[in-house]
Amino acid sequence: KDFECPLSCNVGKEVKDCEDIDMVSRGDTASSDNVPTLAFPSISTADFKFNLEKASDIIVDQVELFLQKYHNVRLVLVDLSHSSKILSLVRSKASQKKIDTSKFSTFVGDITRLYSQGGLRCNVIANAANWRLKPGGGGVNAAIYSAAGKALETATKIRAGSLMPGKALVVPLPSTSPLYSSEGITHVIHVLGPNMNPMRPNCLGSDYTKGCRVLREAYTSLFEGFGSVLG
Ligand code: AR6
Repeated sequence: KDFECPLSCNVGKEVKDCEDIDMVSRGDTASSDNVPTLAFPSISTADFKFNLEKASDIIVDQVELFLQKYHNVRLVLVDLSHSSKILSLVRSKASQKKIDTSKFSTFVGDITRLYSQGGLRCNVIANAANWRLKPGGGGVNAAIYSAAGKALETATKIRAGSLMPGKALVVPLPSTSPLYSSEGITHVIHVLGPNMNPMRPNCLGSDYTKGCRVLREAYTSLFEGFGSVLG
């Protein structure tokens, strides 16, 4: 699919009812509008083994703060499976806080195929990166680098060689990237979350005081990065 304006952030299919992820993932609740949209995975909760209850509290708090500052935007938390625990925790906590579902919702699908497979148009996606900002390693990082092609690696390398936990790096996606031309993604924001997995670098052990602080920082950096793209 072609995108005439590379900087447009048309959302072709709106997620209206986040209570029903089956409906959302089929795109049945779609409609058209021009709201800048960030799709993001749950940072640190798979390979980095961060506690899901704690992560879901942080996601909902950070989303709420962001939406108090920015109005004409939309955030979408994405995961691969309908049985995703993090999606269901976040949905129920967001609903308890009465967060507007037209501004924040969950979506089941591959973050690299949100438009082509799910009918959800997003102009910015987040990546749960590794500290070296390298392709591979499994999870969403491997999927995004593989779908974006060499262009993302090159564009990332120009900007930074590594990332500290809690930080984010905004990378404009070259128009040569398939993610740009097929999915309409103009920016990838790499985020490094806290690692609680002893098999991975910089493990925090069971220090959730630090872990929660770093995860909050990671979402703050991610959402600020999205804010900077909005101008
Ligand atoms: N689309 C949407 N969500 C996905 C996809 C996808 N294609 N793939 C995974 N997820 P993870 P982390 C979800 O492990 O815990 C990497 O190897 C997944 O179900 O990718 O922050 C990096 O190189 C989960 O909800 O990230 C780092 O070394 C979420 O994305 C390390 O793992 C994050 O899972 C980062 O670990």
